[in-house]
Amino acid sequence: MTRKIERGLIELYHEDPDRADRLVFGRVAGPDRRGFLRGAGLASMGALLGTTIPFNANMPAGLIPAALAETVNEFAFDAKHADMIVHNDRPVNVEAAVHLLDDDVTPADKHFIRNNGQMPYPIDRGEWRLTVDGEVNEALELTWDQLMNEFEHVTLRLQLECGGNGRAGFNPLPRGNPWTIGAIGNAEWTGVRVSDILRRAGLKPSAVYTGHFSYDQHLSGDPDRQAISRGAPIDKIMDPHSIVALKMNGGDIPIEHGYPARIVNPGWPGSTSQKWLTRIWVRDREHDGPGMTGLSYRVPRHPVSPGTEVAHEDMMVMGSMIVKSAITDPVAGTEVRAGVPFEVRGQAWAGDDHVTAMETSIDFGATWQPATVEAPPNRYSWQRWRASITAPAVGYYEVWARATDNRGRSQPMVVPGWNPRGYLNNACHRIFVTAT
Ligand SMILES: Nc1nc2c(c(=O)[nH]1)N[C@H]1C(S)=C(S)[C@@H](COP(=O)(O)O)O[C@H]1N2
Ligand SMILES: [Mo]
Repeated sequence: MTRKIERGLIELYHEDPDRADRLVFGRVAGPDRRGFLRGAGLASMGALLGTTIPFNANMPAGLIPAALAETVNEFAFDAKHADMIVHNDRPVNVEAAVHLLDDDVTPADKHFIRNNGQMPYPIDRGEWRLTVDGEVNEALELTWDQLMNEFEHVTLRLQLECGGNGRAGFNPLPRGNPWTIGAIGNAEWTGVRVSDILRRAGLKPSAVYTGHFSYDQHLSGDPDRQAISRGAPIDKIMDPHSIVALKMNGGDIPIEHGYPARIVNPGWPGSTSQKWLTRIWVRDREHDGPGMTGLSYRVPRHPVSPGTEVAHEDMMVMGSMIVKSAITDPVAGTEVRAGVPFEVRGQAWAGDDHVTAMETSIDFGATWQPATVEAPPNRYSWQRWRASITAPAVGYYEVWARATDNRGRSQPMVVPGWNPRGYLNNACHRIFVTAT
Protein backbone atom coordinates (compact mmCIF):
# COMPACT_ATOMS: atom_id res chain seq x y z
CA MET A 1 0.00 0.00 0.00
CA THR A 2 1.12 3.54 -0.50
CA ARG A 3 2.62 5.03 2.60
CA LYS A 4 1.68 8.45 3.75
CA ILE A 5 4.04 10.98 5.18
CA GLU A 6 3.14 11.63 8.76
CA ARG A 7 5.69 14.32 9.38
CA GLY A 8 4.42 17.84 8.89
CA LEU A 9 6.21 21.13 8.76
CA ILE A 10 5.62 21.87 12.42
CA GLU A 11 7.41 18.69 13.37
CA LEU A 12 10.15 19.48 10.92
CA TYR A 13 10.57 22.87 12.57
CA HIS A 14 11.38 21.11 15.79
CA GLU A 15 13.77 18.62 14.25
CA ASP A 16 15.49 20.67 11.60
CA PRO A 17 14.50 24.33 11.60
CA ASP A 18 16.94 25.25 8.84
CA ARG A 19 15.50 22.72 6.46
CA ALA A 20 11.96 23.74 7.37
CA ASP A 21 12.83 27.37 6.67
CA ARG A 22 14.23 26.40 3.30
CA LEU A 23 11.01 24.66 2.44
CA VAL A 24 8.81 27.52 3.47
CA PHE A 25 10.96 30.38 2.27
CA GLY A 26 13.14 28.91 -0.43
CA ARG A 27 16.88 29.28 -0.50
CA VAL A 28 17.01 32.60 1.32
CA ALA A 29 16.81 31.43 4.92
CA GLY A 30 19.45 33.38 6.83
CA PRO A 31 20.44 33.69 10.46
CA ASP A 32 17.57 36.08 11.21
CA ARG A 33 15.10 33.62 9.76
CA ARG A 34 16.46 30.46 11.32
CA GLY A 35 13.62 28.48 12.79
CA PHE A 36 11.25 31.33 12.13
CA LEU A 37 8.12 29.26 12.51
CA ARG A 38 9.48 27.11 15.34
CA GLY A 39 6.68 26.85 17.82
CA ALA A 40 4.49 28.29 15.09
CA GLY A 41 2.95 30.86 17.37
CA LEU A 42 -0.13 32.65 16.22
CA ALA A 43 1.77 35.91 16.13
CA SER A 44 4.45 34.62 13.79
CA MET A 45 1.85 33.07 11.49
CA GLY A 46 -0.11 36.30 11.44
CA ALA A 47 3.03 38.29 10.71
CA LEU A 48 3.83 36.05 7.79
CA LEU A 49 0.32 36.20 6.41
CA GLY A 50 0.32 39.97 6.82
CA THR A 51 -3.02 39.88 8.63
CA THR A 52 -4.78 38.32 11.58
CA ILE A 53 -6.56 34.96 11.68
CA PRO A 54 -10.10 35.73 12.96
CA PHE A 55 -11.04 32.06 13.44
CA ASN A 56 -7.75 31.17 15.08
CA ALA A 57 -9.60 29.47 17.92
CA ASN A 58 -10.70 26.79 15.45
CA MET A 59 -7.25 26.14 14.04
CA PRO A 60 -6.03 22.61 14.77
CA ALA A 61 -2.73 22.62 16.62
CA GLY A 62 0.17 22.29 14.26
CA LEU A 63 -1.73 23.34 11.15
CA ILE A 64 0.30 25.36 8.70
CA PRO A 65 -1.95 27.90 6.98
CA ALA A 66 -2.48 26.93 3.35
CA ALA A 67 -1.13 30.29 2.25
CA LEU A 68 2.21 29.34 3.75
CA ALA A 69 2.10 25.64 2.98
CA GLU A 70 1.65 26.45 -0.68
CA THR A 71 4.86 28.37 -0.81
CA VAL A 72 6.50 24.97 -0.36
CA ASN A 73 6.14 24.74 -4.13
CA GLU A 74 8.28 27.78 -4.68
CA PHE A 75 11.55 26.23 -3.71
CA ALA A 76 11.37 24.27 -6.93
CA PHE A 77 11.35 27.48 -8.94
CA ASP A 78 14.17 28.71 -6.81
CA ALA A 79 16.24 25.73 -7.86
CA LYS A 80 15.60 26.40 -11.55
CA HIS A 81 17.42 28.44 -14.16
CA ALA A 82 16.05 31.96 -14.57
CA ASP A 83 15.10 31.28 -18.21
CA MET A 84 12.77 28.39 -17.38
CA ILE A 85 9.15 29.00 -18.38
CA VAL A 86 6.60 28.59 -15.59
CA HIS A 87 3.19 27.44 -16.86
CA ASN A 88 1.61 26.78 -13.52
CA ASP A 89 2.56 26.77 -9.86
CA ARG A 90 -0.28 24.62 -8.64
CA PRO A 91 0.64 22.03 -9.63
CA VAL A 92 4.18 23.02 -10.55
CA ASN A 93 4.71 22.87 -14.32
CA VAL A 94 7.87 24.38 -15.71
CA GLU A 95 9.52 23.92 -19.10
CA ALA A 96 12.93 24.82 -20.48
CA ALA A 97 13.36 27.63 -22.96
CA VAL A 98 14.81 25.81 -25.97
CA HIS A 99 18.32 27.26 -25.66
CA LEU A 100 18.53 25.59 -22.21
CA LEU A 101 18.44 22.20 -23.95
CA ASP A 102 21.92 22.72 -25.36
CA ASP A 103 23.75 20.58 -22.77
CA ASP A 104 24.38 16.94 -23.67
CA VAL A 105 23.49 16.09 -20.07
CA THR A 106 20.64 18.25 -18.80
CA PRO A 107 21.50 19.79 -15.41
CA ALA A 108 18.69 19.65 -12.85
CA ASP A 109 18.16 23.41 -13.01
CA LYS A 110 17.31 23.13 -16.73
CA HIS A 111 15.15 20.02 -16.49
CA PHE A 112 11.42 20.59 -16.92
CA ILE A 113 9.04 19.75 -14.05
CA ARG A 114 5.66 18.19 -14.58
CA ASN A 115 3.60 17.67 -11.43
CA ASN A 116 0.02 16.48 -11.49
CA GLY A 117 -0.57 16.85 -7.77
CA GLN A 118 0.97 18.43 -4.72
CA MET A 119 4.67 18.06 -4.36
CA PRO A 120 5.24 15.88 -1.28
CA TYR A 121 6.90 17.23 1.82
CA PRO A 122 10.45 16.02 2.33
CA ILE A 123 10.67 12.29 2.51
CA ASP A 124 12.91 10.48 4.95
CA ARG A 125 15.05 8.12 2.91
CA GLY A 126 15.58 5.89 5.94
CA GLU A 127 11.85 5.35 6.31
CA TRP A 128 11.17 5.10 2.61
CA ARG A 129 10.21 1.67 1.21
CA LEU A 130 9.54 0.36 -2.26
CA THR A 131 6.82 -2.28 -2.32
CA VAL A 132 6.66 -4.72 -5.23
CA ASP A 133 3.54 -6.86 -5.26
CA GLY A 134 0.75 -8.24 -7.43
CA GLU A 135 1.52 -10.90 -10.02
CA VAL A 136 4.83 -11.90 -8.44
CA ASN A 137 5.97 -15.05 -6.66
CA GLU A 138 7.23 -13.13 -3.64
CA ALA A 139 6.18 -9.61 -2.69
CA LEU A 140 9.12 -7.35 -1.76
CA GLU A 141 9.54 -4.38 0.50
CA LEU A 142 12.89 -2.85 -0.35
CA THR A 143 14.78 -0.23 1.61
CA TRP A 144 17.04 2.46 0.16
CA ASP A 145 20.06 0.58 1.49
CA GLN A 146 18.98 -2.62 -0.22
CA LEU A 147 18.62 -0.83 -3.54
CA MET A 148 22.02 0.77 -3.01
CA ASN A 149 23.82 -2.41 -1.98
CA GLU A 150 22.04 -5.52 -3.21
CA PHE A 151 21.49 -4.67 -6.86
CA GLU A 152 23.67 -3.79 -9.81
CA HIS A 153 23.62 -0.08 -10.68
CA VAL A 154 23.61 1.46 -14.13
CA THR A 155 24.27 5.06 -15.13
CA LEU A 156 22.55 6.18 -18.31
CA ARG A 157 21.63 9.39 -20.11
CA LEU A 158 17.92 9.06 -20.59
CA GLN A 159 15.45 11.24 -22.42
CA LEU A 160 12.38 11.99 -20.40
CA GLU A 161 9.71 13.81 -22.39
CA CYS A 162 6.19 14.76 -21.42
CA GLY A 163 3.65 13.18 -23.77
CA GLY A 164 2.16 16.64 -24.26
CA ASN A 165 5.45 18.33 -25.21
CA GLY A 166 4.59 20.55 -28.21
CA ARG A 167 0.90 20.79 -27.28
CA ALA A 168 0.95 24.56 -27.81
CA GLY A 169 1.17 23.93 -31.57
CA PHE A 170 -2.25 22.28 -31.84
CA ASN A 171 -5.30 24.18 -32.99
CA PRO A 172 -7.81 24.10 -31.42
CA LEU A 173 -5.59 24.02 -28.34
CA PRO A 174 -6.44 20.98 -26.21
CA ARG A 175 -6.60 21.35 -22.44
CA GLY A 176 -3.36 20.75 -20.58
CA ASN A 177 -0.07 22.58 -20.22
CA PRO A 178 0.69 24.55 -23.38
CA TRP A 179 4.22 23.17 -23.60
CA THR A 180 6.24 24.50 -26.51
CA ILE A 181 9.28 22.24 -26.99
CA GLY A 182 11.00 22.33 -23.61
CA ALA A 183 9.17 19.54 -21.73
CA ILE A 184 12.12 17.23 -22.42
CA GLY A 185 15.32 16.57 -20.53
CA ASN A 186 18.27 14.20 -20.88
CA ALA A 187 19.80 13.89 -17.43
CA GLU A 188 22.22 11.19 -16.34
CA TRP A 189 20.33 8.82 -14.09
CA THR A 190 21.83 6.15 -11.84
CA GLY A 191 19.77 3.35 -10.45
CA VAL A 192 18.61 -0.24 -10.52
CA ARG A 193 17.01 -1.86 -13.54
CA VAL A 194 13.30 -2.41 -12.95
CA SER A 195 13.83 -5.80 -14.58
CA ASP A 196 16.31 -6.85 -11.87
CA ILE A 197 13.81 -5.89 -9.16
CA LEU A 198 10.94 -7.70 -10.87
CA ARG A 199 13.14 -10.76 -11.42
CA ARG A 200 13.96 -10.87 -7.74
CA ALA A 201 10.23 -10.84 -6.97
CA GLY A 202 9.67 -13.41 -9.73
CA LEU A 203 7.07 -12.60 -12.38
CA LYS A 204 4.09 -14.89 -12.67
CA PRO A 205 2.99 -15.82 -16.20
CA SER A 206 -0.09 -13.64 -15.58
CA ALA A 207 2.06 -10.47 -15.30
CA VAL A 208 1.30 -8.15 -18.21
CA TYR A 209 1.53 -4.56 -16.93
CA THR A 210 2.90 -2.46 -14.07
CA GLY A 211 1.06 0.14 -12.00
CA HIS A 212 3.23 2.81 -10.31
CA PHE A 213 2.38 4.57 -7.03
CA SER A 214 3.85 7.48 -5.12
CA TYR A 215 3.59 9.90 -2.22
CA ASP A 216 2.22 12.99 -3.96
CA GLN A 217 -1.33 13.90 -3.08
CA HIS A 218 -4.16 14.86 -5.35
CA LEU A 219 -4.60 18.62 -5.73
CA SER A 220 -7.89 18.42 -3.87
CA GLY A 221 -5.95 17.38 -0.77
CA ASP A 222 -8.16 14.30 -0.51
CA PRO A 223 -5.74 11.68 0.88
CA ASP A 224 -7.69 8.89 -0.80
CA ARG A 225 -7.13 10.27 -4.29
CA GLN A 226 -3.87 9.82 -6.15
CA ALA A 227 -2.35 12.53 -8.29
CA ILE A 228 -1.38 10.06 -11.00
CA SER A 229 -0.71 6.34 -11.24
CA ARG A 230 0.39 5.09 -14.62
CA GLY A 231 2.41 2.08 -15.67
CA ALA A 232 3.87 0.25 -18.62
CA PRO A 233 3.50 -3.08 -20.40
CA ILE A 234 5.85 -5.69 -18.92
CA ASP A 235 7.82 -5.96 -22.17
CA LYS A 236 8.67 -2.26 -22.03
CA ILE A 237 9.45 -2.00 -18.33
CA MET A 238 11.70 -5.11 -18.54
CA ASP A 239 13.94 -3.26 -21.00
CA PRO A 240 17.31 -2.83 -19.25
CA HIS A 241 17.10 0.97 -19.77
CA SER A 242 14.00 1.31 -17.59
CA ILE A 243 15.28 1.94 -14.09
CA VAL A 244 14.38 2.86 -10.56
CA ALA A 245 16.63 5.91 -10.39
CA LEU A 246 18.37 6.72 -7.10
CA LYS A 247 20.54 9.56 -8.38
CA MET A 248 20.26 12.34 -10.93
CA ASN A 249 23.50 13.66 -12.43
CA GLY A 250 25.49 11.97 -9.69
CA GLY A 251 23.68 13.52 -6.71
CA ASP A 252 20.47 12.98 -4.76
CA ILE A 253 17.42 13.41 -6.97
CA PRO A 254 16.00 16.89 -6.23
CA ILE A 255 12.63 16.70 -4.49
CA GLU A 256 10.82 18.13 -7.53
CA HIS A 257 12.21 15.33 -9.69
CA GLY A 258 11.18 12.51 -7.37
CA TYR A 259 13.45 12.16 -4.32
CA PRO A 260 14.41 9.67 -3.06
CA ALA A 261 13.65 7.34 -5.98
CA ARG A 262 11.67 7.40 -9.19
CA ILE A 263 11.14 5.34 -12.27
CA VAL A 264 12.77 6.52 -15.46
CA ASN A 265 11.09 4.71 -18.34
CA PRO A 266 12.78 6.46 -21.25
CA GLY A 267 11.31 7.02 -24.69
CA TRP A 268 7.73 6.71 -23.44
CA PRO A 269 5.48 9.50 -22.16
CA GLY A 270 7.09 10.95 -19.02
CA SER A 271 3.96 10.04 -17.08
CA THR A 272 5.15 6.40 -17.03
CA SER A 273 8.18 7.56 -15.01
CA GLN A 274 6.61 7.81 -11.55
CA LYS A 275 8.35 10.22 -9.15
CA TRP A 276 8.48 9.69 -5.36
CA LEU A 277 7.96 6.02 -6.12
CA THR A 278 6.52 3.85 -3.34
CA ARG A 279 5.09 0.82 -5.07
CA ILE A 280 5.18 -1.19 -8.26
CA TRP A 281 2.03 -3.25 -8.55
CA VAL A 282 2.40 -5.96 -11.17
CA ARG A 283 -0.95 -6.38 -12.86
CA ASP A 284 -2.68 -9.09 -14.88
CA ARG A 285 -4.27 -6.44 -17.09
CA GLU A 286 -3.57 -2.94 -18.37
CA HIS A 287 -3.25 -0.71 -15.29
CA ASP A 288 -6.26 1.49 -14.60
CA GLY A 289 -4.97 4.13 -12.16
CA PRO A 290 -5.57 7.87 -12.62
CA GLY A 291 -3.96 8.87 -15.90
CA MET A 292 -4.55 5.48 -17.49
CA THR A 293 -8.26 5.83 -18.19
CA GLY A 294 -10.46 8.34 -20.02
CA LEU A 295 -8.68 10.48 -22.59
CA SER A 296 -5.43 10.83 -20.63
CA TYR A 297 -2.32 9.71 -22.49
CA ARG A 298 -4.46 8.22 -25.21
CA VAL A 299 -4.49 9.04 -28.89
CA PRO A 300 -7.03 8.16 -31.60
CA ARG A 301 -6.47 4.84 -33.34
CA HIS A 302 -7.20 6.57 -36.64
CA PRO A 303 -6.54 10.17 -37.74
CA VAL A 304 -9.29 12.64 -36.81
CA SER A 305 -9.92 16.20 -37.94
CA PRO A 306 -9.09 18.99 -35.46
CA GLY A 307 -11.70 19.44 -32.73
CA THR A 308 -13.30 16.01 -33.16
CA GLU A 309 -14.75 14.33 -30.08
CA VAL A 310 -13.39 10.82 -30.20
CA ALA A 311 -15.23 7.89 -28.61
CA HIS A 312 -13.28 6.10 -25.87
CA GLU A 313 -13.18 2.80 -27.76
CA ASP A 314 -11.48 4.60 -30.66
CA MET A 315 -8.60 5.73 -28.42
CA MET A 316 -5.50 3.75 -27.44
CA VAL A 317 -2.82 4.19 -24.77
CA MET A 318 0.28 5.92 -26.10
CA GLY A 319 3.48 3.91 -26.34
CA SER A 320 6.77 5.21 -27.66
CA MET A 321 7.33 8.91 -28.24
CA ILE A 322 8.25 9.83 -31.83
CA VAL A 323 11.16 11.36 -33.74
CA LYS A 324 11.87 15.00 -32.85
CA SER A 325 14.66 17.57 -32.76
CA ALA A 326 15.37 21.00 -31.30
CA ILE A 327 17.62 23.85 -32.40
CA THR A 328 19.38 24.83 -29.19
CA ASP A 329 21.93 27.27 -30.60
CA PRO A 330 21.83 30.01 -31.82
CA VAL A 331 18.80 31.47 -30.06
CA ALA A 332 16.04 32.81 -32.27
CA GLY A 333 16.69 36.34 -33.44
CA THR A 334 20.49 36.08 -33.51
CA GLU A 335 22.27 38.32 -36.01
CA VAL A 336 24.65 36.57 -38.39
CA ARG A 337 26.91 37.86 -41.17
CA ALA A 338 25.79 37.32 -44.75
CA GLY A 339 28.21 35.03 -46.57
CA VAL A 340 29.91 33.88 -43.36
CA PRO A 341 29.21 30.31 -42.15
CA PHE A 342 27.79 29.91 -38.67
CA GLU A 343 27.13 26.81 -36.60
CA VAL A 344 23.62 25.64 -35.86
CA ARG A 345 23.27 22.79 -33.40
CA GLY A 346 20.81 20.97 -31.24
CA GLN A 347 19.54 17.68 -29.91
CA ALA A 348 17.49 14.96 -31.59
CA TRP A 349 15.68 11.92 -30.20
CA ALA A 350 13.15 9.31 -31.26
CA GLY A 351 11.46 7.51 -28.35
CA ASP A 352 12.29 3.79 -28.47
CA ASP A 353 14.18 4.38 -31.71
CA HIS A 354 17.13 6.60 -32.61
CA VAL A 355 17.94 9.32 -35.08
CA THR A 356 19.90 8.38 -38.16
CA ALA A 357 19.78 11.62 -40.17
CA MET A 358 19.39 15.36 -39.60
CA GLU A 359 18.81 18.03 -42.21
CA THR A 360 18.39 21.76 -42.16
CA SER A 361 16.75 24.18 -44.58
CA ILE A 362 17.04 27.98 -44.82
CA ASP A 363 14.70 28.39 -47.79
CA PHE A 364 11.42 27.36 -46.15
CA GLY A 365 11.91 23.71 -46.99
CA ALA A 366 12.59 24.01 -50.74
CA THR A 367 16.03 22.42 -50.28
CA TRP A 368 17.58 20.53 -47.38
CA GLN A 369 21.23 20.11 -46.43
CA PRO A 370 22.49 17.17 -44.40
CA ALA A 371 23.74 17.89 -40.88
CA THR A 372 25.92 15.62 -38.76
CA VAL A 373 24.28 13.64 -35.99
CA GLU A 374 26.26 11.84 -33.33
CA ALA A 375 25.53 8.32 -32.17
CA PRO A 376 23.92 8.31 -28.72
CA PRO A 377 26.35 7.54 -25.85
CA ASN A 378 23.80 4.92 -24.79
CA ARG A 379 20.46 3.89 -26.17
CA TYR A 380 17.68 6.29 -25.12
CA SER A 381 19.97 9.30 -24.84
CA TRP A 382 19.27 12.21 -27.10
CA GLN A 383 21.83 12.85 -29.83
CA ARG A 384 23.84 15.95 -30.67
CA TRP A 385 23.54 17.31 -34.21
CA ARG A 386 25.39 20.16 -35.92
CA ALA A 387 25.22 22.01 -39.21
CA SER A 388 27.22 24.78 -40.82
CA ILE A 389 24.94 27.33 -42.46
CA THR A 390 25.62 30.36 -44.61
CA ALA A 391 23.04 33.03 -45.33
CA PRO A 392 23.71 33.99 -48.98
CA ALA A 393 22.58 37.63 -48.69
CA VAL A 394 21.39 40.20 -46.18
CA GLY A 395 17.89 39.57 -44.85
CA TYR A 396 15.52 37.43 -42.78
CA TYR A 397 16.02 33.68 -42.67
CA GLU A 398 14.38 30.81 -40.94
CA VAL A 399 16.42 27.78 -40.01
CA TRP A 400 14.31 24.65 -40.06
CA ALA A 401 15.60 21.35 -38.67
CA ARG A 402 14.32 17.87 -39.45
CA ALA A 403 15.25 14.52 -37.93
CA THR A 404 14.72 11.06 -39.43
CA ASP A 405 14.71 7.89 -37.34
CA ASN A 406 16.12 4.44 -38.05
CA ARG A 407 12.77 3.39 -39.48
CA GLY A 408 12.80 6.17 -42.06
CA ARG A 409 10.18 8.32 -40.34
CA SER A 410 10.82 12.08 -40.46
CA GLN A 411 9.37 15.06 -38.65
CA PRO A 412 6.54 16.76 -40.52
CA MET A 413 6.75 20.47 -41.44
CA VAL A 414 3.26 21.17 -40.19
CA VAL A 415 1.69 20.10 -36.91
CA PRO A 416 0.76 16.41 -37.23
CA GLY A 417 -2.39 14.51 -36.25
CA TRP A 418 -4.53 16.65 -33.97
CA ASN A 419 -5.81 14.63 -31.01
CA PRO A 420 -8.13 15.50 -28.12
CA ARG A 421 -5.43 15.95 -25.46
CA GLY A 422 -2.66 17.30 -27.68
CA TYR A 423 0.04 14.61 -27.56
CA LEU A 424 2.89 13.76 -29.91
CA ASN A 425 3.40 17.02 -31.78
CA ASN A 426 6.75 16.52 -33.49
CA ALA A 427 6.54 19.25 -36.12
CA CYS A 428 9.93 20.63 -37.19
CA HIS A 429 11.45 23.22 -34.89
CA ARG A 430 12.45 26.50 -36.54
CA ILE A 431 14.20 29.68 -35.49
CA PHE A 432 14.85 32.92 -37.32
CA VAL A 433 18.13 34.72 -37.83
CA THR A 434 18.85 38.06 -39.45
CA ALA A 435 21.83 38.36 -41.76
CA THR A 436 23.53 41.76 -41.95
N1 LIG B 1 4.42 10.86 -8.61
C1 LIG B 1 4.37 11.50 -9.78
N2 LIG B 1 5.14 11.09 -10.78
C2 LIG B 1 5.11 11.73 -11.95
C3 LIG B 1 4.26 12.83 -12.17
C4 LIG B 1 3.45 13.26 -11.08
O1 LIG B 1 2.70 14.22 -11.17
N3 LIG B 1 3.54 12.57 -9.89
N4 LIG B 1 4.23 13.43 -13.40
C5 LIG B 1 4.63 12.58 -14.53
C6 LIG B 1 4.74 13.30 -15.79
S1 LIG B 1 3.28 13.64 -16.60
C7 LIG B 1 5.96 13.60 -16.35
S2 LIG B 1 6.06 14.27 -17.87
C8 LIG B 1 7.22 13.33 -15.60
C9 LIG B 1 8.04 14.59 -15.46
O2 LIG B 1 9.21 14.35 -14.73
P1 LIG B 1 10.04 15.61 -14.20
O3 LIG B 1 9.11 16.50 -13.44
O4 LIG B 1 11.14 15.05 -13.38
O5 LIG B 1 10.56 16.31 -15.43
O6 LIG B 1 6.99 12.82 -14.30
C10 LIG B 1 5.93 11.88 -14.24
N5 LIG B 1 5.93 11.29 -12.94
MO1 LIG C 1 3.80 14.37 -18.75
